Amino acid sequence: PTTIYLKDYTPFGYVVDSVHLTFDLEPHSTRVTSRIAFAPNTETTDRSFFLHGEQLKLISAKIDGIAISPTVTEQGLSCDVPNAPFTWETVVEIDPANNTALEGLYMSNGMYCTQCEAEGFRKITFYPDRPDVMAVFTVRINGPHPVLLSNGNPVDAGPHWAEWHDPWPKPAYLFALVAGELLAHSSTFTTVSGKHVDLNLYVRPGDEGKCAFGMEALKKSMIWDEQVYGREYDLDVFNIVAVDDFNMGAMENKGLNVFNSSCVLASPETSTDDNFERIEAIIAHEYFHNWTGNRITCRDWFQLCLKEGLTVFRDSQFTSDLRSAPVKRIRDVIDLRGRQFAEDNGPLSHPVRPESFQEINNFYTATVYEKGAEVIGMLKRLVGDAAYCEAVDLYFARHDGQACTIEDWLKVFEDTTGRDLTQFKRWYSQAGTPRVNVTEDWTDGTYTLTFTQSTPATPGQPHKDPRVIPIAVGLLGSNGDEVRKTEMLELTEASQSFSFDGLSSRPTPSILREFSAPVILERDSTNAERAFLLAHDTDPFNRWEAGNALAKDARLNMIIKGAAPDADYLDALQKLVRDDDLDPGFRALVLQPPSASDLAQTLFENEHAPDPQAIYDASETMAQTLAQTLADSLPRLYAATTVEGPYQPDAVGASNRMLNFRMLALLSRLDGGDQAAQQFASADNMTLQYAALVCLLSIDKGAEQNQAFFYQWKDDRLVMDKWFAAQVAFATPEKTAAIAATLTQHPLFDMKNPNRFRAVMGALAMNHAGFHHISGDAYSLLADWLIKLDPLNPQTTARMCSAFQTWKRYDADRQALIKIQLDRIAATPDLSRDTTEMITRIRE
Ligand code: HT7
Ligand code: ZN
Repeated sequence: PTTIYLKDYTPFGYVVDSVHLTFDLEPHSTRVTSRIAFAPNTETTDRSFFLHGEQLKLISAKIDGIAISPTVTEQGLSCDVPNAPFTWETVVEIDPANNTALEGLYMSNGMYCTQCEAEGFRKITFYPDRPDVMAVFTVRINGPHPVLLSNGNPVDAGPHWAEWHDPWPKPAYLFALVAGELLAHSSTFTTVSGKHVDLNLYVRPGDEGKCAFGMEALKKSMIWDEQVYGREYDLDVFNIVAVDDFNMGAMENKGLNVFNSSCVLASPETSTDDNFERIEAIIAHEYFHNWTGNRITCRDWFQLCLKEGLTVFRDSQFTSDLRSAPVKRIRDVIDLRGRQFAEDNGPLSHPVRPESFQEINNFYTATVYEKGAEVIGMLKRLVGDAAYCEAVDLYFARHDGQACTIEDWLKVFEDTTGRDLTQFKRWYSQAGTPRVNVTEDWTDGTYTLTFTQSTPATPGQPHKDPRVIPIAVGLLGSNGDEVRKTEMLELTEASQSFSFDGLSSRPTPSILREFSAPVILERDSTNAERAFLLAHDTDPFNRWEAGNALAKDARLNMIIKGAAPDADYLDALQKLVRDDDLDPGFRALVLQPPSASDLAQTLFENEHAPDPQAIYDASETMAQTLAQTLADSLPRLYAATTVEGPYQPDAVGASNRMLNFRMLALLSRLDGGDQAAQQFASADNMTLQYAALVCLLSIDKGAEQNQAFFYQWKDDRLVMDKWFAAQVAFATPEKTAAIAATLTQHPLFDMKNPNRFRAVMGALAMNHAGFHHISGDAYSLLADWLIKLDPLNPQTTARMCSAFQTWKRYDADRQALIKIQLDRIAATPDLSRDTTEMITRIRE
C-alpha cells in the first residue's frame, strides 16, 4: 500500500469553476452524468490531469463536447487536456444496491444515500476528490422517490425529479444526495439578521415520533452559534436525514446533514438520558461544522483536526452551557483517558496532525478529535477568553471560503495576541501523552511547585521536546478555604519551578484544575490529602479527581497487595454522597467506579501486568462493600432522586437519574435485584427501564426481564441494539464470549448494519474481563467476525481492530493468544487497505 506524506502536498493543477451532476437512480445501475468546468490553476505550473475514480464503469467522456478515451486505472483516470479553460463531461454507472462499504452512493432500507468524507466521492464520479478543490455544485436527481435531496437550496422539482443548487463553493467530500420514501418533521428558524430558514428532519415512516427532540436541539445549536461565535446560517433550508446503515455518527454535508439514526432519533420510551445528551451534542457538532469545516475547510486530510478538534471543542462548550459544565468536563476527561490516552500510549499513537497515512479513514481517531479539542482548550486558557474570541473572529474573516492549515489557524492567534506559538505547535506534531511530575517545597513562608515534563517515545518519534503546558493551580488553607485563586502557570521548560509567597501556613495544592492540559500528572500524594480535596476543593473537576484517585488507589491496593477495601475511602464517599447540597450528577460521577481499562493501564505503567480477572474481582468486592457501607442511605437517596411526573430529557432530571441509577446498582447488591425488578416493571421511560436491566444483568440476574425487553422492543431497531449490547457488556467474564457468539446467531443479528455489529462486537471489546478471559475465546470470536466483515465493510472492520491496541499491556499468555489472532487477520487473503494498515500498526 502507498503511504501519503504531509510534506509532499502540492496543489491541484486546475481549479473547478462549476459542477453539474445528473443522477438517474437505479439500484444496480445508477447513471451519473457530470459536467465540470475546469481552468488551469495559476498557483501552480503542474498541468498533469488526474481525476480520482474507483469502482466506476465509464460509459463516455468528452472534453469541450468531443469524445475522448482517457487512461483508466483502479484509482482513477488521466488524459491530456487543454492548457486553457475547458468543459469536462462523463457518464459513469455505479451499483448502489451492492455497496456494503457505505462509502459513495449506497442503499439503506430501500433509500439512496451518500457518504463522501473522506474519499467517497470518487466512487460516484471521476473528480479531483481532495478537500482543497472547492466548487459550486448544481445537482439534478431523476428518480421515482417522493423525496429527492441534495446540498444547498431547492431550485425546482417535478413529479420524478428535483434540482438543487449550492451557492457556497465546497469540496466533494461535502456532497450529499438522498432519495427515498421519507417523512419530514418540519419547522422554521429566523436567523439573527431576519433570514427565514426551513428546517426538515427526514425519517423513515414509523420514526416520525422520534424527531421533536432533534429539531429542538438543532434550533438551540443555531441560536448558540449566533450568540457565542457570531455565526449565522447561510442557506434557505437545513435538512437532516436519518439513515440506519451508517459507518459513523453523522456527516456535515452542506445543508444536508446525514445522521446515523441512533444519533438523531429519540423518544422518552426508547432513548436514555445519555442518548438524549449525545444526540443534542452530535446535532450541534454537525451544525457547527457549517462554519468550522464547510465555510472554512481543510487544505488536505492531514489538517483534519483543524475542523474536527475545533468543532468538538465548540460542541463541548455548547453542552457545558446548556447542561452542567463540571459534569460535562468530568465526563469528557473520563472519555479522553479511556479512549485517547489508550491510543496515545500504544502502537496506534500518532500526532494530532499526522504526518503520513495509508488510509485516511483510519485517522478519524480520539487523538484527532478529542485531543485536537483539548489543544484548542489549552490555547484558549493560555491567551484568555477575550483574545480567543478576537482570534477566532479573525479566522472567520480571513479564511472564509478557503481550504486551510493548522498554520493558518495558529497565525490568527499570533497576529491578534502577538504571541509566538512555535513551541505550542508541538502539540500538533508530537504524539504521546506528556507526564508531568510535581514536587513541592515549603520554606520560610514560600511554597514552591517544581514541574518536570517528559513524553515517552511513540512509533516513529523516539525523541520529544518540551511543550507549553498550561497548568491551572489553586491553593487551599487548612480549613479548606482557598488561599490562592486559580492561576494559570505556563510550563515551557523540561523542568520549571513556580513560587507562591506570603502564605501563613503550608497550603494544599489543587493542581491541573479543570484538567487544564491533556497530561498525566504524577505526584506523591496521601489519601488524607485526597480526602481533604474531595471534601473541600472549590474546583469541581479536581474535587472529582481526588475522589477518583482515592477510588483507583483503593482498588489497586486490593489487586496488588490483596488489601481490604479502604475504610477511609468508603468513609469519604459516604460523606460526599449524603451531601444533598451537591449536584446529584456530580455525586454520581464520584461514585462511578474507575474503568477496568483505566486500572489496567495504571497497573501497566507501574510495572504490573494487569490481570483482568483480578481487576474484576476487586471491583466486585469494592461494589459489594460500598453497598453495605451505604446501606442506610441507599433507600432514602434512591427515593430522593426518583423524578416525579412525566419523563423530560432535561439536565436536572438527568442529573437526578444518574445518581438514582448508582443507588439502584448498589441496592441490587443487597436485595438480589428486587428493587431493580420493580423498577423494570413500572418504568415508563427507557432511562429507568434500561438502568434496571443493566443492574440485573450486572449481578448475573434478569433473564426474565431480558426476555420481556426483547418481546417489548423487537420491532425497534435502536432499542434492539441496546438489547444486544447490554447482554454482552454486562455479562460475567466467563460467559461473555459465549453470549456474544450466541447473539451472532440471532435472527436479528445483521453484520452489514454497523450499529448491530458494533452492539455485539463493540460490547465484547468493552467488557474488559470478558474480552481478556484467559480462554482466549473472545479474541478469536472478534477476529472471526472482523475477517468476515472486512470484504463487506472495511471502514468499520478497521475501526474495530483497535480493540486489540492495548495487547502489549497484558501477560505473556494473553499476548500470545492475541498475537495468534492478529497474525490470522493479517494473513487473510485480499484484506482491505484499511484493515491491513491497522493490523500492521498494532502488531509492530
Ligand atoms: N466529518 C464526519 C467524519 C466522517 C464520517 C461520518 C460518517 C461516515 C463516515 C465518515 N468518515 C468521516 C463526521 C464528523 O466528525 O462530524
Ligand atoms: Zn466532526
